[in-house]
Amino acid sequence: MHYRKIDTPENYVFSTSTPQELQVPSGGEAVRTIVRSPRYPEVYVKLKKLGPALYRYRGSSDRWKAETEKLVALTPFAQNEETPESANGSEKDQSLFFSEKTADGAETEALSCVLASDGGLSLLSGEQVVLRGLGLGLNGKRWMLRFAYNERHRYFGLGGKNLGFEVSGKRTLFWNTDLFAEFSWEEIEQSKADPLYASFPVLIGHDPDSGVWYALVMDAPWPGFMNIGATEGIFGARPFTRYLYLGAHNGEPDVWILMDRRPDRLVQGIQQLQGTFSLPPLWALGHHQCRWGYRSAEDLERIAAEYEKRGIPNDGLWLDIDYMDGFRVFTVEKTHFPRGAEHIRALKERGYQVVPILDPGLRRDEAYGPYKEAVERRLLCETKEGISYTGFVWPGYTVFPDFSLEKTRSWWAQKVTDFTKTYGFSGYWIDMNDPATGSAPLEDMRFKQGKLKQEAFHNLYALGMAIATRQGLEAAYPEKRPFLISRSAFLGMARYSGMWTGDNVSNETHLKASIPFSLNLSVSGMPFQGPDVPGFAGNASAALMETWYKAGFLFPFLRNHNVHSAQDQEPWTRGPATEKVVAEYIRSRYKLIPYLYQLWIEQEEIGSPVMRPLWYQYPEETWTFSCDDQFLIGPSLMHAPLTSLTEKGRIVRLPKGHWFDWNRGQVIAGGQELEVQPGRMETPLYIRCPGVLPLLPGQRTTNQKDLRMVDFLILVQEGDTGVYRYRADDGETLEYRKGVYSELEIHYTCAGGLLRLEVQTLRDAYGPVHYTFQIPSSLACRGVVLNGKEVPPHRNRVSLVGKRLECYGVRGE
Ligand code: NBV
Repeated sequence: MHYRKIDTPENYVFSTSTPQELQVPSGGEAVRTIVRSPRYPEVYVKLKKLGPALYRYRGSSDRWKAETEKLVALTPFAQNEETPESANGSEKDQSLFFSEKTADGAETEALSCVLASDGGLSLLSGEQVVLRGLGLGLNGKRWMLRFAYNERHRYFGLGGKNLGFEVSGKRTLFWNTDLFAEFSWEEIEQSKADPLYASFPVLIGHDPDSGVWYALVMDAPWPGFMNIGATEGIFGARPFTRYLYLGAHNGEPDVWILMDRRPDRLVQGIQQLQGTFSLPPLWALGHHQCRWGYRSAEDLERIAAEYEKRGIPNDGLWLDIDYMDGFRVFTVEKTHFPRGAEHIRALKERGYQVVPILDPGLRRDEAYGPYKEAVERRLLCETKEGISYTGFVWPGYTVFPDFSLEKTRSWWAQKVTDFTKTYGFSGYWIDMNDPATGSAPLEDMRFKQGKLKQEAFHNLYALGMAIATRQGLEAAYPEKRPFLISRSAFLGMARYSGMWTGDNVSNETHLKASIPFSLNLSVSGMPFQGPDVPGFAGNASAALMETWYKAGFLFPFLRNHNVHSAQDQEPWTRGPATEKVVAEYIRSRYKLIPYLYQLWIEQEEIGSPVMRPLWYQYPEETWTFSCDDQFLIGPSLMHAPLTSLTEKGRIVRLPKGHWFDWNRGQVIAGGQELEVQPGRMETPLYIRCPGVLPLLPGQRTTNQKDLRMVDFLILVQEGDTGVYRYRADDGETLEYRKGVYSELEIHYTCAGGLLRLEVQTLRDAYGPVHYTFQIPSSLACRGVVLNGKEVPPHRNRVSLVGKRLECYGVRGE
């Protein structure tokens, strides 16, 4: 694989006959064409309509026979059998994207796709061309779908990449890459390396002329590419035509096309197609402490004790490779865990979840059971000559389970089940699954007993490992929600695992890059993810540690992780002043957990991301297309953190509407730019008005969280009215799927200086929810009427992100 070269249409053959437009397929039907070129045998192409503005484009030909390996079938939500039943047994709300019932059905009706006789694909809005197809190109087994490039369009997605936020003019490869093995330190440090660990070939486009949002999802596991009008040549070759094109080095073309007038529905559709991320256990939303170097029960106990002593909440205690016996997967070094499972159980009873790493590589060692079994049962990756493929990872000579084989996946799953049951671990992080083989050439590693080339399954390796690991976890704890994160991934991964964004560096560049990186990953199909905070490689300064925690405390996943050679970086390691800041932000995250949890419920149900670019909610404000340093967490929180270590202030742009500025304790009008200078303890955090934000009460100094004890922060002004739904369950098991949850509906109206609140219990299967309302005193109303009765508010304070705000508290049930 070349890391810096990308296919060009100049070297592809396209049909020479004048393309004729074929019909628009109607629901469930396909239109077909045969692409003939002077040099190649024919290719059969079909375009099928699967929803109001959802199409699937597929090509087939002898050249690709037996070359297409897939693990996960992408299916629109309505057809996705693995989507959990909704709790009350009623049908899922499919109206959002795929059902003909969609609220804006009339709008989506005008959006269509047409297939041309040259295999090209055009996107239309009524008669207007959104994207003009320029044929299907062929180059041996390689294929390319080409479009005219429109400079006015704006582009996002591509999964997690170092390409910035808006990706016009960029080009990229989809080839899962072990960053440290393939790139120079300079490229790594400056956050320039591409491709990285995961491949999500998803391109989101916006056409300002038709107002249409569209997505091209290329389900091609072979090395793939996308070029969004990039110029080529060192100084920009001339003459030169810029195109938009995508394709792969082998395998049948399989591209999904989604269109909508609203980006939120489009992004939900992208997620639904891949499968949504099922509701995580509540503890996964807390703070996690990891380090390459923790290796014993003693280490974990020491860290737990520090967190407790300092009153900083933390849920996860993570183990890196050093816990193993000689880096043998599924073993624990006995001298480091002399009481075995008892240590893990004791930590669990204290409220901590122990999450060890699992690497795929097995030690080549005749005395090591899993290795012997894997050889005997022929479960390993092999070379073309049929011997087990050997690479060089932690255990020295290392062999690799072949996750393309069903028998290997079930063997691995069984190992995970046994290991989990033996030690009582809470979940896993699966690493080195790009796969990383050290200095041994990847192409020597083949799949399906040597029959399948590396490239055919390379991008799917991590997905195979995740499927097997999750299966093992589910069997170990059938009643619990499994927890898993992975370094590498491919389309469909969210059904099985979340991700961390791999090895980053403790510097300002990586901190800044983490926002566009996670935003694009979030809209490409991976909602549960986040970077190592405050950076993995190198030593984080006190300033970086504070700034990164303040910027990253609301990312979907929050884990402090550190390379072995670096200075310790737990929250207390940079002195008391820094600890105070970091602790405040971890505590603020815990206060917001009930709010975050509601977003994960929504993710599972409709696929809405938790971390959102501003255009997701404010697409009519075109400045949001280039806004890469502010983001939304759900519909109500807008964060505009500082990411510079030297500048004390920044400009914040507020979308239209009203925003409660937590630092000022006031509502301010949106649609303006602000210059802010947050204090050391503060961060520019804005809450959309009107709105309701469920919080855990009081200051959070432990990881205790009961969703039935909640403070509703209510932000309303005269004339506002609205409804908010809140759900509480045990946060741990799958009982919610059987309806074991409680649900409230809050109706609020603020008129004549009076705030009227009506709270209806929609369900109480998980017991009563005890709540108070907190109303910032700057929004003081003359009185509060709760469920028809005037109630006396009492003075109170709510503390969040470094600011204690005067509130009026009203006790509910
Ligand atoms: O297991 C050691 C590290 C781990 O700490 C890190 O998080 C992974 O991304 N692992 C990579 C292997 C070594 C990388 C240099």
